[in-house]
Order: sequence, then structure tokens, then C-alpha cells
Amino acid sequence: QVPWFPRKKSDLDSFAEKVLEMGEELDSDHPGAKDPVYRARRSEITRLAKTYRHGQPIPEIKYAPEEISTWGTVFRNLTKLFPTHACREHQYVFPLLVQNCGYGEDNIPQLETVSKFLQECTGFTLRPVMGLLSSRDFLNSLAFRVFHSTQYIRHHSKPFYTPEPDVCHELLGHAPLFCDPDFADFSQEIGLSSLGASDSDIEKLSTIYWFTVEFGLCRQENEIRAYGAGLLSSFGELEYALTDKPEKLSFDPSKTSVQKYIVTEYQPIYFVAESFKDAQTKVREFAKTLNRPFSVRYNPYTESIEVL
Ligand code: H2B
Ligand code: FE
Repeated sequence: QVPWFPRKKSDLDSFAEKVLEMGEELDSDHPGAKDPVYRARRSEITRLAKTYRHGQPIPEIKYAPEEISTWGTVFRNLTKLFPTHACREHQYVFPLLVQNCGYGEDNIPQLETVSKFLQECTGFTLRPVMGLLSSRDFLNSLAFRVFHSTQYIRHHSKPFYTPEPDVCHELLGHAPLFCDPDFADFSQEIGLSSLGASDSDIEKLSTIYWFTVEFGLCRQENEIRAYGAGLLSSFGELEYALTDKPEKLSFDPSKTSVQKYIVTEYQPIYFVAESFKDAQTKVREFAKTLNRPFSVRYNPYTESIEVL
């Protein structure tokens, strides 16, 4: 019994209402839980994501001064570390996002602007989402070169902490890398492997996603640099990850996919990739060992999946 999976890009519309947590409600320990103004703002923004459909322009959000100032604090601190800590691909594209997409400490870029820019670079697009999707839905969308992005911002009382993805994490951590062709291919490869995969294989692919797209390190000119969005959007962990405190192992899908991890603290272990191309090849080989009685290919002309 093969689990259902999306066959065409518009099938991703069916994920819009299936959000795991914090889509509409905030946990009691969320920094914004007791702030009615913040909660109202969150529901305003998530409502727009809930009704978004494939092909529509992503609604523009008019961010309030307080929201822009939170973004500014995050932006100023991270951009100090990027030159010494971010991978070369991130450093190459960041100034282009400043020039073309309104990245800056005084402006939160619009998802629509960034999505159009990504599309011109690699064909990746952003799609607004209310909150966390299931691993399966989230990974499946990568097969279509679609990245689900939140549009709200973390609570202003804790600019360096968020228990969930927010617009700082998506736009400063994830979006720049999707401009890189090899990284785009790598991400899509994980997505393709996840289509119709068993629950235990989804678990393995999620773990690979965690140690690469979220917390990946890579070797560049004999130095180790960060490319994972969880690192590139966290001032504290970005600095920590490149010290010799954590353990650093070579990225190897058969080992990486079964590594246990914690989500609430800095990672004790990171995996280092040789390059995005190499990582993609390794994931493709690994995918062949998963138990799925067919293979798939994405047809970019019809924006649909061909089952082989
Ligand atoms: N949903 C959303 N909206 N953003 C994410 O970054 C995300 C997700 N990550 N669902 C997924 C789960 C990740 O933790 C993996 C694939 O399990
Ligand atoms: Fe993320």
C-alpha cells in the first residue's frame, strides 16, 4: 500500500489546512502566548496562508514598525557573522537579495518578491503556510521545487528565539540557498525520494533534511562553513557550530538518516558535506536502498510527477 502523494503542483493546495501545531493556536510557553495583539496579528497572517491557492500571487503583508524592528535586530546580528561563518553560496547571493528583493535592516522582504527572484534563479518558489506541516507534506512539496514559508515574525520580546519557523528563519536562512542550482537540486532530490515513501523512510529523510537543509555544514577551501538554515538564522548557534565544541562527522546518508537529534538545544553533532552536488548524489544512491516499488521523475513542463 503506497501512501498518497501529490502528482501535480496544484495538489499541494490540499496541504494548506493540514497544519500540525501553532497554525492558529499558540502553546502556553510561546513568547507571544499572553500577548493578545500578537495573537491577533498571527491569525490575520495565517488566515491568508490558509486560503492561498497555487498560481495566486502571495499576499503582501504590511509589517508594523515593531515587527520591522525585530527583523532589524536579527538582521544586524546575523549579517555580522555571515562573512566568516556562511558558506560561499550564501555569501554570493545575499547582496543580490539586498539589491533585488528589498533585504535590509529596515525592511522585511515580501515573500512574493523573493519567490519571483528564486524562480528566476533555480525555479524554486515559495508558498505561504500557516505553520508546521507534517514531514511528509513538507518534504513532498520539495519534489516540486516548492518551499513552504511562514510569513509572520517571532515575538518582539525574544528577538533571538523562536520555537517555530518565522519569516526571519525562512528569508535569512532558507531563501538564499534556494538561489543556488546545486542546492536546489539537492533539496528536490530529498523531495522526490519522499513521494510515496513509507513512514519509516519519511523519518529517515526528515533526519537527513534536519542535518543538511536545517543544520548542515560544508567544507570549503579547507574551512568548515554553515549552509543549514537553522544555523544561518540563529546568531548563537551559528557561532557555536563552527567552534570545536560540537562533534563534526562526514555527511553519509546511511549514518546521518539514523542519527538521533534534539530540537530544543544546540546540536551536539553536525554533518559536513563535501559539496551540494556530492550530497545530492549520495542522497540519490541512498534513496535506491529505501523500499519503494517505483521511481519518480519531475516533469518541469507539466509541473507534474511521472511514476516510472
Ligand atoms: N513545516 C514548515 N512549515 N516548515 C518547516 O521548516 C518544516 C515543516 N520542517 N514541517 C519539517 C516539518 C521538518 O522538520 C522535517 C521535514 O521533519
Ligand atoms: Fe527551516
